[in-house]
Amino acid sequence: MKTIRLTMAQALVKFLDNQYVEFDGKQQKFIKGFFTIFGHGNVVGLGQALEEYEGDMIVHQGRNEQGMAQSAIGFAKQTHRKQIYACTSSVGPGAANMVTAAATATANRIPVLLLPGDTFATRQPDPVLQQVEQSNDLSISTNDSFKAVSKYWDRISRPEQLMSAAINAMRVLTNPSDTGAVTLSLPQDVQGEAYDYPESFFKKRVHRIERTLATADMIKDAVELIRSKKKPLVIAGGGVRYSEAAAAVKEFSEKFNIPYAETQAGKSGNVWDDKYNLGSIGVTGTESANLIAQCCDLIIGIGTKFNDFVTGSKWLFADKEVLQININGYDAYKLDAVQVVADAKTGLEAIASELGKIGYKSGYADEIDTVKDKWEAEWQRLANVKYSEEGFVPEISGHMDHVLKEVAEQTGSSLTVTEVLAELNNLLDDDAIVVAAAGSLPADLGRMWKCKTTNVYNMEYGYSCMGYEVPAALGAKIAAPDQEVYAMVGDGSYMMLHSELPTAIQEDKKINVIMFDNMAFGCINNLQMGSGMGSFGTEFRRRNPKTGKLDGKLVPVDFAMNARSYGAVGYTVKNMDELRAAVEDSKKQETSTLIDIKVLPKTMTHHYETFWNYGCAEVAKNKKVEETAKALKETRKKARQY
Ligand SMILES: Cc1ncc(C[n+]2csc(CCOP(=O)(O)OP(=O)(O)O)c2C)c(N)n1
Repeated sequence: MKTIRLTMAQALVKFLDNQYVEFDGKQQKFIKGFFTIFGHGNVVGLGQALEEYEGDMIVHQGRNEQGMAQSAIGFAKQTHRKQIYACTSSVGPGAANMVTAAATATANRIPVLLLPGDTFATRQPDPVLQQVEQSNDLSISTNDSFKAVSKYWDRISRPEQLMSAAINAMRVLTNPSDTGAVTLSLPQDVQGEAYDYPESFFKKRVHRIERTLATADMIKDAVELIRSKKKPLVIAGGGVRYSEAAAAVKEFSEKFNIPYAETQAGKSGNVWDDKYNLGSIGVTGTESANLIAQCCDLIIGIGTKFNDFVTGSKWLFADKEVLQININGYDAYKLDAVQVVADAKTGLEAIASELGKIGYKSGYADEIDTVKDKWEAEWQRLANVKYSEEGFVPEISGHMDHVLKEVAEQTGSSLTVTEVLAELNNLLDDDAIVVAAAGSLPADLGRMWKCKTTNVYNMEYGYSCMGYEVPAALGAKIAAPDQEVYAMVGDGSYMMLHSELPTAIQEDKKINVIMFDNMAFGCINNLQMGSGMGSFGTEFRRRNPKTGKLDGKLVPVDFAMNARSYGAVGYTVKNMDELRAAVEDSKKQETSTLIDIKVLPKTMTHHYETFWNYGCAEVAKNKKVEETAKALKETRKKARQY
């Protein structure tokens, strides 16, 4: 057996350099590169290996471990999971910073390879700086935290363990039904230990991303169910995009006269004005999709994990039968569905072929056009919501008019979120990619963003992790260098994490941050006030010396100046003319930009024909809260229980 003597870290890099995926006959390299923040625990181990590596995997320098890993997730999401990054951190806090990103990846079924440094396998110098000592179990380190949020976790305590661990890592990362975060924990001493690795370990490996076929019985069950129904509704999830099945969904809809709605992860699989596209479904959905969800007689989920925002906490289509086409058996069993455990595209095509043979057509008459027209009229209304001091009715109630007045006076802007979004939708290039994750924007974009080309909507709404937006925009830009990329972000999310904006500038990757600055954790303020609470701890206000509470003056921030300090171009926008000018100018820039749009709170979109279940106090001094808890309980009774 021929061997090559390398350190464990060198062997890992050499191995990763030789991993490929094949999808629909097309081969491509799987690991695009590394995001790194070096410290002790990785700099002279993996860092040394990367320094002497001479191949084409690129090495980036991150600013925050969570941020850089969110960039990696944004990248893999944009490539539809066909190419990924590895992320390496030092031992302890650097590793802990990546745990949130690991969870984001796993919740969204997006592959990312995490390589946190770990404390000494020998334990000789323990406790090392940045080590948490658990006196009840010395084998535990910070990196055990990744177990809860990784699809595969391993610790390479001896250099030879790398071989089985690395191959298993690839098994999970390239498996469409099981992918997510993979964590290989690398003790800092072992990274530098030499071993005679068999040459065969480094051979080129091609991992096929399989289009798993449905069994004949599964197809038979599905066809029998559909033929017994008059009004099915397809819900296209992220799996539709990752399996490149959106065209098949469109064809299926046209052939059988069946409308489809999109989840946040599935959105932009098809364009917004496709005849059968009803838009987003569920809690962040459109009126058109949610109305059909209530009058349909069968839900056909394709590649969706049916989270509560899709099902309206299982209220939206509570009494409908469900068919689920999903490559992941766990998801396929949800909502007690009839299961087709298969790739979205091949599963759907097999069903279509059998349905075609029996000449199936749905019983929809003009309902689809009617709800779509209704929604378009509502979209136009939203696009024209203007603020005026007299008689302004905020989209979201529960906030006193005087706060809007105060914000308008302080910022000099009375722009509403919905009018700004509609204008942006006109102004941005048709193939511009929007990236978002948390706050009120996912709902606003889900409802209002008209995707004029495909795969231009990079929404992380599985974990809804504040701080995904800006770093993921960098990842999306690396994946799609010829398209403009826009991070759509609230001021709260931006302040939580925008660490990779300087990385974007360093890398000459132009990203655009579009900030909706409402001086609040706005959607949470809506949630609390909507439940009958007051405004408590969600507006960005100074501590008031008179009351001792956070109910003093609003805290304004000059985000344009903040962006300029990194070398980006910053704009402050307070009216529509400034918005148009800023967007047009930003398109001419070669470096990253930030447009700080001062918007009025409470002017986001609201729910349509749906329900969302959240915990609410059954006993409260404020009776409105108790009433909300009661009402929630009542509505919950109408929801599916499992
Ligand atoms: C990391 C993280 N922390 C907390 C939350 C809970 N959360 C969801 S939205 C939100 C407020 C977002 O505020 P902002 O970004 O300003 O957007 P807005 O709601 O005002 O549109 C919070 C605190 C979260 N989703 N992620």
